[in-house]
Amino acid sequence: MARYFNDVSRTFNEYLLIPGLTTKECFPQNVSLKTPLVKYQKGTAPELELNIPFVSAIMQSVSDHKMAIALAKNGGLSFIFGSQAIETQVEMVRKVKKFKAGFVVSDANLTPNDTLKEVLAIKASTGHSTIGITADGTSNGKLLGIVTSRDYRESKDNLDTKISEFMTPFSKLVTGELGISLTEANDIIWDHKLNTLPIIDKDQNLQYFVFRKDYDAHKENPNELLDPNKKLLVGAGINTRDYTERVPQLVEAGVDVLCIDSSDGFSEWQAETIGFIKNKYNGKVKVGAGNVVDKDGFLYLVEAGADFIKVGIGGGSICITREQKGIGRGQATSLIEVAKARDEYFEQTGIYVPICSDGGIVQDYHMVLALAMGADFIMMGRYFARFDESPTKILKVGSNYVKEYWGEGSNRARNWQRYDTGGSEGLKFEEGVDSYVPYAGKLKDNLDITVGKIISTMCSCGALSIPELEKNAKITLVSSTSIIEGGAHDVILKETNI
Ligand code: RVP
Repeated sequence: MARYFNDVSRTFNEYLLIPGLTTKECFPQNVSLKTPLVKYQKGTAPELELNIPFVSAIMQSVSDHKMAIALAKNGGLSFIFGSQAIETQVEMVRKVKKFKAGFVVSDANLTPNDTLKEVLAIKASTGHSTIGITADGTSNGKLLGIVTSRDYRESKDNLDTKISEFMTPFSKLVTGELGISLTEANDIIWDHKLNTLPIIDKDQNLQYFVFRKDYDAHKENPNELLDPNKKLLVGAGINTRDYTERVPQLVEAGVDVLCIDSSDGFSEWQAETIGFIKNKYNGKVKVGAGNVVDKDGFLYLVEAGADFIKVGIGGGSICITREQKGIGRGQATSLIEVAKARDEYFEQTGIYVPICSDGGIVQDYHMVLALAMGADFIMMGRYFARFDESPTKILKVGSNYVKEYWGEGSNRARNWQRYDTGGSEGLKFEEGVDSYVPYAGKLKDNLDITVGKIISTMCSCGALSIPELEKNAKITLVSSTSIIEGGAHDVILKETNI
C-alpha cells in the first residue's frame, strides 16, 4: 500500500512569526546573518560560509558572472548556470575569480591608429567613456595612452581624427604598478587629482583601471564574500551527464563550490556524480545536491557525500513540474521535515549538513520564515532576475519596465539535463514557463532593503543570529481569512481610481 503523508503540504504564505522578547542588545547592528554553506564537524568552522543567507538560482536568466560579482560583493553567492557549453561557463567563473574589488579589466580598448568615430562607437556599445589605448587594441596590450570624454568634442571634432592626435599619451599618464593595493591606488588617485589610474605590469602592459568613483562603492560593501586570496567566491551548477568533463575545467578555473542542478535529485545519478567528485579531489571540492522534499531524499544524498542539500520541488515561480508530473510538496512542509532530519543527523553523527530552501519566495518575510523553519540559506530566481545585474535586457511592455525570466525546464532554456531521468537526450516536455518580472533596478538597493527587513523581523523575534532564530522562533499557521486581515483592508487606497 502507498505511504500517505497525512499532514497538509503547506507553503510560506500560510505561516507567520510571533514576536519573542526583544532584549536591549537586539538592535540591527548586532544581528549577524552569517551562515554555513557546506557541511562541517561539530566544534569546527565550516570551510565556506555566506555573509548573507542568499544564493542566486542556477538559471540562464539569473546567474552569470555579472550577477555573481554583484551578489558576492554583497555577501551572497551565485551558482553560474550550467545549461551552457563548458567553455562559456568556465569563462564566466574565471571572470568572477579575476575580479579584484576596485580593479577593473578594461573592456573598451582601441589603438592609436583608430579614429574618433571608433571611440564613439565603442562608447555606445560598452557604455564606458574611459578607453584604453593599447598597441594591439586589447585589454592587456602595451599601454600607449587613454581617451576620456574630456579629450574630444563630439559635435565639433572631425570624426576621422586619429586617436594618436587627441589621446592623453603614456608620457603624460600617472600609472600604478601591478601588485599595489587598492588603498595605495586610491592614494595616488587622491594625490594627483585623477579620475582614472591605469595599472600596468613591468612591461607597460595594461592590467586594470582603478576609478575614483569606485572607491566609495567598495567601502559600502562590508559584507563582501572573499576567499583567502581576497577574490570573490563563486559557485557553478553541474549536471549528472557531462560532469567528468565539466567539473575538472570548473575546478581548474577556480570555482569555489559546485551544485548538482536537478528538479528531482533523489537519484543514483546524483550519488554517482558526488562519488566521482569526492574521489577525484579527495573530498576537497565542495558539491551540493538536490532537490529533495523529504527525509529519505535528504539522507540518501548526505550518505552519498553531499556538502549541502537543496530543498524544493515545484514551488519555483516559473515552475510547472507539479502540474506536469504530479510530484512536489509545499515548500514550508518540505523544509520543516528536512530541517528536522538535518538536526537529527547532526545529533547522531556530529556532522552538520546545511540545507538550502530553493524557490517559491514571494515576499521578503517568506525568507525569514524559511530561515526560522531551518533553512541555512535560500536560493532565489525571480527575486534576482528583476535586477540590473541579471543577464537579460530591460524591456518596456505597455507602460511597465520588465525583465525576462524563463525556467530551466522551458523550451527556451532546453536544460534537459536538469530533468533527465536517464534514457534519450533532450527535453521531453516542458516543466517551466517563459515570463516577465517587474524590473526593480540595482541589486544592492533592493538587497539592502530586504536585509534590513529580515534583521528587523529577527529583532522582533529576539534573535541575534540565524541559529538563534531557528531555535527560538514561534511560528503560527494562519487561516485564509486572517491572510486578508494582514494586508490593507476595508479602506479605499489613494491610488485607486474612485
Ligand atoms: P523562484 O525563486 O520562485 O523563481 O524559483 C527559482 C527556482 O525554481 C530555481 O532555483 C529552480 O530550483 C527552480 N526552477 C528553475 N527552472 C525551473 C523550471 O523551468 N521549472 N524551475
